[in-house]
Amino acid sequence: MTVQVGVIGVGGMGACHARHITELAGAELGWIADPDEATGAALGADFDCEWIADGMDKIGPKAGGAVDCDAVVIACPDRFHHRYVMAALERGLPILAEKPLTVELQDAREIVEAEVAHGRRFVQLGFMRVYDDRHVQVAAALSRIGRPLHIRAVHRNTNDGSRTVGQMLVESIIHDIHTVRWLSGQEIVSVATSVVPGGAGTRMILVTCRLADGAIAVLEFDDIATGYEVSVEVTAERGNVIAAEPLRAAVRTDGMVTGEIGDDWFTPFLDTYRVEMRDFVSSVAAGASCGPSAWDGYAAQAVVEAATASAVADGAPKAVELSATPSLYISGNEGRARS
Ligand code: ISE
Repeated sequence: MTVQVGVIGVGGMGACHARHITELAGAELGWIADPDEATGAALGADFDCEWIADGMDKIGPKAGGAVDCDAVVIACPDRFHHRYVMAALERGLPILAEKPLTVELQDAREIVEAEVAHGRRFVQLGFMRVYDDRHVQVAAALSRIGRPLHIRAVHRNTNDGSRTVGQMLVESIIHDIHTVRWLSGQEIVSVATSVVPGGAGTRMILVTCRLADGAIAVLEFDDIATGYEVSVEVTAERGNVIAAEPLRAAVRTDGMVTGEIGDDWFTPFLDTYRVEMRDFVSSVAAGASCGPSAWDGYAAQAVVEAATASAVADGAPKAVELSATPSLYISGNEGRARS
């Protein structure tokens, strides 16, 4: 079976996904949608596929009965995710949606409810750290060293600190929230957020999380670092594991050994995005969604909401309000919440 995929939003991330689809055996890029004509038309010509301005013309009610794709990738700006995910769900189309699932918690809840009403999963969420070799090795080590007692997630970006605390949490730190939930298999039950000012507003955000089984996770985010870096370290019952350093040449010159860190968030994870897309396409062919779920997106967002409230309250701990995990999401899927 050749899986026909449409991509909604072809800015940096969407264009990367679209390219990976064209490179995959078993997949075909049917169309791309983007309101920016210059970008859309150029990429359409480059990928030799149809370009349209609005993905709703393909998957929304005005598209009529027939849909000319087997699956969609949603990589438009975050605030539009909800609208396209809901439309694709309405049609029963498998979806690879970029994180965050939505901007508003209530919208994420609505997506979960719609999926639960279908009685099966359609959404794979772009928490792609679960496909990254360095992270996968850490997860694998946990089967030998036991239950995590402490998780330290370090995330350094090369921005200017001008985003709000809420934006940094929902756009960036949400990855680390998922990493903690995934590696521990636990929900985060409360959070306390400290903010270090700097640059155009906020330099660092530190979130201390208490997990359901009593373990602790600390998320350390720096928006104005000298290089882009993501790492994780776990202290567990019988040992400790830290993600390997990214592979980089050691350069000897001027009496020093140096290695380049790099400053963009794309390049270090390029292969990871490829693996994520391969997984998505094979899951569509197999007829069963896998990977991080809509529930993972919702649960992570509930943590974002509590962490934002804690920052506003000068670091006072806040409980994460989360209902019980629907049974649909308690299966064998990677990245799921284990209740
Ligand atoms: C970006 O949107 C990503 O998803 C990157 O993985 C993350 O590290 C970065 O902070 C985000 O802005």
